[in-house]
Amino acid sequence: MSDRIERSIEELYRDDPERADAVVFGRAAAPSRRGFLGGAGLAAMGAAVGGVIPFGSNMPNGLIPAAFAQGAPASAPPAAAPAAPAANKGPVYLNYPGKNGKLVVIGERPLVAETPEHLLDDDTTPIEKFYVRNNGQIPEAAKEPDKWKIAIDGEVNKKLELTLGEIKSKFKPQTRRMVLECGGNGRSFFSPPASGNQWTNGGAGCAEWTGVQLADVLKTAGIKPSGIYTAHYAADLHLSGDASKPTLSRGVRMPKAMDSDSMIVWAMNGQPLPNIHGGPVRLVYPGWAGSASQKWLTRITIRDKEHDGPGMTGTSYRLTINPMVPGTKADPKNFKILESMPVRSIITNPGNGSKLPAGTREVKLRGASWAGDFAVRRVDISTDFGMTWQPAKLEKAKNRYDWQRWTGAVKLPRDGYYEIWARAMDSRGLMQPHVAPNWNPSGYGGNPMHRVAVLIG
Ligand SMILES: Nc1nc2c(c(=O)[nH]1)N[C@H]1C(S)=C(S)[C@@H](COP(=O)(O)O)O[C@H]1N2
Ligand SMILES: [Mo]
Repeated sequence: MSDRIERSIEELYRDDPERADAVVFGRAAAPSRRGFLGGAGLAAMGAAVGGVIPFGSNMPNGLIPAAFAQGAPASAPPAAAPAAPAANKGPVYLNYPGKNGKLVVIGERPLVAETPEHLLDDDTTPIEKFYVRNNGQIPEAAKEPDKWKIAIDGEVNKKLELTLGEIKSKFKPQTRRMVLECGGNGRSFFSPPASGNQWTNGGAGCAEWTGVQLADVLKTAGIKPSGIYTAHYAADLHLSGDASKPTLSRGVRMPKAMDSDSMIVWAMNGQPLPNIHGGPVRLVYPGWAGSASQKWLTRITIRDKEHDGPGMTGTSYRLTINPMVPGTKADPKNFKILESMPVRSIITNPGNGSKLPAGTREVKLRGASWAGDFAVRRVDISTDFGMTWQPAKLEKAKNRYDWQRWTGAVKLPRDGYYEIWARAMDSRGLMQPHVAPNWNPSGYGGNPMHRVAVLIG
């Protein structure tokens, strides 16, 4: 398939999926298509994706082929040089110290960049591949990290002001490998589009975090019975430059703050916490929407009610209680705070858009799966658009909140275009859906099955 055609169909799918569908599946067929793709539509789709589609008759209607779906193709060259203008709306790679052109920019002001799924292939996500999410301006790196001050106040028996140096020496350190995931991860999968950064699955990573238990520090301050919620404050300036406005100030219910895996962190993968990740010191609340994990932490105020700082109100980091009609006006009473993230699995190898030599009859797969506060019970993989599934081999987590890596091998009957699908189920029995579920205006909880396109021959 020529580059021109590939681009134009890809663009069309991004801009006007219905029309793209009509072009690919045949104009007349599009509005009334029922059941599965066949005949002329299949031929057109095959031409568009660059090969016959051996399981094409199972291909669900209206499903944008993974080859054209949003996300960075594995075949795209990583740009070591400054990012090129996005003339073809292809991915723009982040040019930032320490990131080495690995991340895809999804917002420039504030700076937001995600990791293409195929780069989440390490057991521990290296810092250069770890996503970044900022809401305000990135502060300058601290010159004397151990003198950084953190205050604990509000509903406490004794207000504390501790330097990072004191925190390191007075409390027992621990290291845990744990997933940090942006609350908006998967937002781009919503239809109609939800507002906010258009993450695919790459607003997540799993790093070794070193620090102390937040609970140990809070117990030293002594939480009054009235203290039920935390409020986090930080040193990053609001985008407007107004120093009186907190950029982002979220909090959690006391049980999460007291969980032994909720941490005040100063090192990531054995390195001093990089400035872009909140160094010298941040919070990490694994499994919950990443926005609670305050970077550049300066103060925790214990409150006697649910916190109401920026990011806590309206539809921010909130899911619907009862389903709403997509695209309609939101009823504020129909929302609850997003806490634990939903179950998700990604295929990390092969990458989307991989081309394998003609005659390849078996493809080995690697991936990762995680499920917020829960464990992953199983991961299944399919090569025939979900008609049949086989279990992947699921590895054990190193510790709670670690992701679970998985492997598998699939047999492919002949050359052609395939989609490999992966779906995970959490320990409660909740499974990833086919499409992003429970539409909400700010696009949280988008965890549809991951699909990668593979072309053999
Ligand atoms: N001070 C501060 N902390 C913050 C943010 C921020 O903008 N400012 N963004 C939050 C969000 S929304 C996420 S998902 C994580 C991202 O952490 P990372 O950039 O280290 O990946 O940090 C959280 N902590
Ligand atoms: Mo986030």
